[in-house]
Parts: sequence; C-alpha cells; structure tokens
Amino acid sequence: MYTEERTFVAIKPDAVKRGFIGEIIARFEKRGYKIVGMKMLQVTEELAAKHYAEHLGKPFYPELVKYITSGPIVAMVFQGYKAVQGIRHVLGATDPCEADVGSIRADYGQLKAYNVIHGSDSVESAEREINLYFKPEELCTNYKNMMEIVIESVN
Ligand code: D4T
Repeated sequence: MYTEERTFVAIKPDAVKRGFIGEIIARFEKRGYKIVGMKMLQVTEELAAKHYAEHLGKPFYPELVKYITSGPIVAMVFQGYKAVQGIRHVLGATDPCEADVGSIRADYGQLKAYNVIHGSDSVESAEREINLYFKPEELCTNYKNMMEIVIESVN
C-alpha cells in the first residue's frame, strides 16, 4: 500500500517579507501534499539553535541564525507519499544556483545563505523538527490522504 509520511517545511523570513507565501504553498498543494499543520511564528534564538544544532560551529552558522530569526516564518507539516523526498525535490538543491529550474529555490533565490525555504532531509529529521515547532494537538489527523482520494477516483 501507499504509506504516507510527514515532513516539516518552513517558508523563511525573506520569502514571507517578499509576499510569496501563497504561491509557494500552492506548489505543494498542486502536487497533492496535504497540509496537516500550519502557523506563522517568530523564531527565537533558542529555537534557531535547536533547529540548526547540527551546524553549530560551522562558518555560516551565525548568518544562518540571523537569517531565520530576522522576521516571521511560516511553519508547516505536509503529508503525502514519500513526502520527505518529494518535497525536497520541489524545494531544489540547497544552493539556488544549483537548484533545478522550476524548483522553489531556483525560482525565488540566488544565495545559498538565503535559500528561501527549508524542508526536512529525512523521516527522522522530520519527526524531530515537527516536534520542535508543533504540539501534537496542533496537527490534523482526520482527513483522507491523497492516495485514498486517487485510488477512489479510479475505481
Ligand atoms: P535547510 O536546512 O535550510 O533546508 O537547508 P538544507 O537542508 O538544504 O541544507 P543544510 O542543512 O546543509 O544547510 C542549512 C542552511 O545553511 C545554509 N548554508 C548551508 C550556508 O549558508 N552555507 C553552506 O555552505 C551550507 C552547507 C543554507 C541552508
């Protein structure tokens, strides 16, 4: 069967300020990923340090924290078949210059340090990041997954 998984996505502050929330979310919805959690929030230095703990000590870390705390983000949980891998593909490579044309990072960004959007890189990271940003009761569990809708529509 088609088991669905969840992944964490954050629209970063520059994309929020530039007014791209709606069109970015539309790309995921068109592909069939379901939003099961969504909120706008200001990331604190403490939350940024938890989110990016693996990068502590790297040369780009201070700029990374400054960027993610520079204004509100839109934090979301998407659900779908192979959602982690599929959503990373919609995002494009970390460096917008290397991202495939048509991906979000290629279409909205130029610099690796300001790469517009974040998406979890594994099911394990997704679980950790979802738990960092959302309480269990903030996630919706009570609607049909996309594969059920597709399978019903062809039967
Ligand atoms: P995020 O976490 O923002 O979705 O990005 P990625 O998962 O694609 O990439 P990452 O964790 O390796 O990097 C996190 C964040 O740091 C910035 N960065 C990264 C940077 O400014 N310079 C660098 O050399 C690297 C590797 C961009 C994304």
